[in-house]
Amino acid sequence: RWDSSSLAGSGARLLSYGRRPNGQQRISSSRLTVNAVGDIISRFERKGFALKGLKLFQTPQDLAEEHYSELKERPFFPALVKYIVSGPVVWEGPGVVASARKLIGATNPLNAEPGTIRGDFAIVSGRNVVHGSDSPANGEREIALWFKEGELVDWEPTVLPWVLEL
Ligand code: IDP
Repeated sequence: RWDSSSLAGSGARLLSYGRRPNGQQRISSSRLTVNAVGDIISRFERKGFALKGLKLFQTPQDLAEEHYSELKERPFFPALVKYIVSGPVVWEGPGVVASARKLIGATNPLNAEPGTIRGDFAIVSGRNVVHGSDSPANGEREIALWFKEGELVDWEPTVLPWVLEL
């Protein structure tokens, strides 16, 4: 059983979200691992994406199983379900799905470049710190699993005109 300090130091897992009407996309991040939650969130903030949702809670097993339902036949599935222990974060911005994949790095940290999250904070696939959805559609599915109606914050960063060519 995790105590509160190990959970706080325990990491961030990214989900991705779909294309929005204005051409923006959203992603969400959950599974907080290593003592780098702030650092991981900071990487998305400094890139220019907007933080739209953030929760910290103990992930119920059925939610973790549903999130990774496509992988349920894989041998590492039970371990993966146990590994998702904490809450999701949602980011919004143009191309955020593909961009997040680059910020996160390859699934196997051995192949993840230094400078990426997995390249900097992970060693093995089974402890690769973050998740990022692989398509806008899958992101939409995942965010709907993790967030209820009204739980995402409707706001625009004041720096937006300096980040996007509006
Ligand atoms: P992704 O997270 O890079 O999109 P997926 O293929 O969707 O990679 O796999 C989901 C998660 O399952 C990975 O992030 C990793 O935590 C875990 N995983 C994938 N392959 C392995 C493996 O061979 N051993 C242990 N865990 C794995």
